[in-house]
Amino acid sequence: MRLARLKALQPGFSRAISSKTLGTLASALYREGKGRAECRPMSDPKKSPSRKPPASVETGSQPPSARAKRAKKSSVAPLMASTQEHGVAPALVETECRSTDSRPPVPSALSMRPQSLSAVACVSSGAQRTLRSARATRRLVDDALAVDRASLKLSVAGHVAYTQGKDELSATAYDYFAAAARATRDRLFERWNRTQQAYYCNNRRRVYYLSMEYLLGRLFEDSLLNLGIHEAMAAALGELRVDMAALVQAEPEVGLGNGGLGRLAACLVDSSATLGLPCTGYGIRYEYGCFEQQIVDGKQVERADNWLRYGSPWEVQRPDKRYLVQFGGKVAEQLDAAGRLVFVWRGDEQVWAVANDYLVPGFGNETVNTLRLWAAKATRGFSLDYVTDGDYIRAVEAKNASENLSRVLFPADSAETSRELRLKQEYFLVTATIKDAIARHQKSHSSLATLADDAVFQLNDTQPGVAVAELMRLLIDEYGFIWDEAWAITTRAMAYTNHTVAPEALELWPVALFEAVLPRHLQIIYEINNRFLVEVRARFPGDEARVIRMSLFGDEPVKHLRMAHLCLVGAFAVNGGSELHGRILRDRLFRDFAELWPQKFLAITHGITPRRWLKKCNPGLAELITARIGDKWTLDLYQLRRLGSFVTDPEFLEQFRQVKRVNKQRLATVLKELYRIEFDPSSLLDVHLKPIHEYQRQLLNILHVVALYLNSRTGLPKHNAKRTFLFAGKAAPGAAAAKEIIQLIVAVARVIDDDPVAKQWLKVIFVPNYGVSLAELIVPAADLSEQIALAGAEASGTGALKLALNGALTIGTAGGANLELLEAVGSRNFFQFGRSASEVEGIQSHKCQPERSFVPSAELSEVLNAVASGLFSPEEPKRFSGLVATLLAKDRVLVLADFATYRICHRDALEVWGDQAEWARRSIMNTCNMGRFSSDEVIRSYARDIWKVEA
Ligand code: NBG
Repeated sequence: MRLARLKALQPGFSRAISSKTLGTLASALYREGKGRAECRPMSDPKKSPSRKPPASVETGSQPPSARAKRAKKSSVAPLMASTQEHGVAPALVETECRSTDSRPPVPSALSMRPQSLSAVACVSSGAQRTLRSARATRRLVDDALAVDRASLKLSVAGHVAYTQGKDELSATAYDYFAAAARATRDRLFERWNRTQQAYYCNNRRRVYYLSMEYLLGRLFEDSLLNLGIHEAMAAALGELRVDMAALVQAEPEVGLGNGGLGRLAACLVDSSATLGLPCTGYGIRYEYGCFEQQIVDGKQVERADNWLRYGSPWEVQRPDKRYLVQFGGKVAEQLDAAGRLVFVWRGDEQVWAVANDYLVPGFGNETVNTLRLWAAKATRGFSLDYVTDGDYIRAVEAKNASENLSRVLFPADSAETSRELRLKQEYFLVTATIKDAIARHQKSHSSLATLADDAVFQLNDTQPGVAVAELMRLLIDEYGFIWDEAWAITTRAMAYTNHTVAPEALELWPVALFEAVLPRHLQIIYEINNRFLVEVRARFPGDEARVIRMSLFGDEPVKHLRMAHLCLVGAFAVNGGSELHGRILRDRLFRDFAELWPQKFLAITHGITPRRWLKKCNPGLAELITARIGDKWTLDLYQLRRLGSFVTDPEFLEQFRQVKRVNKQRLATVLKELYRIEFDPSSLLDVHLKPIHEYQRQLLNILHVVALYLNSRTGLPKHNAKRTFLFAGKAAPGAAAAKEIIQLIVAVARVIDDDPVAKQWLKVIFVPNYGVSLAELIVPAADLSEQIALAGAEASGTGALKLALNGALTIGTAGGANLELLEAVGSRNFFQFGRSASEVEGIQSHKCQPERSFVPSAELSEVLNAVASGLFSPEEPKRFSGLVATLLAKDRVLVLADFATYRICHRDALEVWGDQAEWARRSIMNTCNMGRFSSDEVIRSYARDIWKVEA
């Protein structure tokens, strides 16, 4: 049917087709991202690379005997490979590489190298007719997919009618969003195919970014901005009488992450595409993302985040891209034909990992990369036993159970719960991704011996660490490599980023559990460990204590596997998220390893994408900046330095302040409409946007607020400034202490609201369900940014960077990226307080006991008494007494110890706030010094120092 329609699109027929029909046909053509593949009947099907047996595509792991067949490839191999992956006929690829049509020139990231052009020349000349008609078809499609207002309008209307199946009377805001997203996605496919073809043509080294979390947020406006069609789409929607703001709000948030690690992954895939790097993000398509947080009766309550309720218009399902994943079972030892001992792992549980692709457009270039999320699908034979017995209900249950694998994103504290499912999820991601990488490598290389030349696997934290063992297993068991060869490939292919020093994230798997799920991997890891400890003993003779510390296995309380050690041994690079974090990893946490392999360790300070975190979330500031210095800053954030020269310009200062006022007003409107929270935009907005966790010290912040409140009872303060303290963040569902902190914040907020005097100058807000979209609203409005984690506990802290970029001043400790932020913006423009990381270490290692040496001041004692005696919980006076008792007995994260300097620092900040022009000047100095914190710079560092790919 579709083919018949497409034939109608050939020249000669085209004039007879109305532009409306064309729009509809074009979108049908592009619907699954391989529109041009529909022309395949015009090429010789026997020569089509897509005739490869499906088994190899499905499992991705070809038996060793298949290797010989791959050995001989013509010079068109890379092109063929591309067509196979994207379903594009070879002749069309030739068109692509030699294209002389009038479309804009392809930027350098996509340009072909001479090698690929000579490859192109090999394409059969018999395909000329095909080429001509294919070109004509494509031009028609290109016209239909133009990015002007009229074409977009047509596309959106077409998708409302023919994808959503609605008319203008029944279409909801969601339908318009879905239609507009489809219209946008249609325009990404062409670039996507060309990008992937160019990567193949140029034989680019690939980056595989493995992350259990991606905190993407909404995708619509970012896609428009990156494609450069935001204005045209707004105009198109305007003509359709659709309110773009309402449509934007209708998009469900993609919250497949718990915090910084997942948000960083999202920024890095954006920057990779913007720099034209062949980097594919790999993750899991959780049906339920990070839980939805509600505050009920003053407490956090978790609800499921059913973000896929209506499906996702962005998603491209690839049912043909799937790999079999197995768990459990036994490992058999056998002799192969050559008499060698081989290991055969027969799992007793199987599930498919099926690809779902999200398109990642670069900003201002033509690159579109891929974020591939794996979903679990039951294997067909799974429930046959039950079906045979007529027990259909159990058959369905069993099917559902196997698909549970990708059902939920585990919350941050889940290391202690649901451990088996979590381990299976990690392996599921890892095995499907590595098999995908191997399949891709095999399309253009005859041997996996060159895998590490062609591919690098970046492990985003410890969770995908089992990749080290899985690549070894595949190379040895499936592809017949001997141990040393396999180890050489693996340790040249794996790189590891650590994101936290928190012990719960440095996963420890009980050996019994690990063996039950991944028996063959355990064998391999034992062998890795044996060989590794031989190396340690040779290097540090007689140091058995060191051997015990470094072993991949520990004994207490039960025998367990240390996943971070596996990453350290298997990776060629180990990096932290800031200078300080890198140092802590090298000198403290992984010191033994750094002494053995100093060259592995490095630090790359993490960053944020200026597109989402300035251009999109703060259009007023973006426009003001562009009006003064042009728009190059979106790709080169160092350009912001040029704003420095306007810092003494009163007009600029006033415009800058006006933008902030508008942003605060916008926040006030939303808080009122959505949460019925009153916020006075003229107040100093002090924000604490972090996961609620003891080490983030929201407790320190709220105790300070309590001190201010108690003071207010003796009269209004002299400074006469109104202050709003806004908190947002989720506590892990099992984290009782963190949840209690939320309760205290909400309780203090309520008491202040009920106090007629205090509420005139003090306000506390807890905004529930913090996520990317809320951050986009709060960050541009903030005046003061709380970055007060215990020094040394925060790996990086990218929230601080978003806030500073948007002109907030920071009150913060000397930890994570704060140190570099302070260095960049200057100490005058940053309020620093608290113990340093080395002081904290001294205290925590019991060289100095804070509880013995620390005596609370009179003010602090009063604060603690007020909390403990029920001032904020009159209905249950002892409600917070346990919290205070714990704090006094063991001030683990130095809340009490840092209170005094924090208090002083706030006074300093308030004093500066009293001089609004001075505040604005300091605020501008923050924005203008953020160049080095662009995630584009982060990717440049990764590309240069770790991945060895050209950016
Ligand atoms: C977080 C750290 C942050 C850091 C981000 C990105 C996790 C497990 N870690 O400090 O807490 O900014 O990672 O590196 O989310």
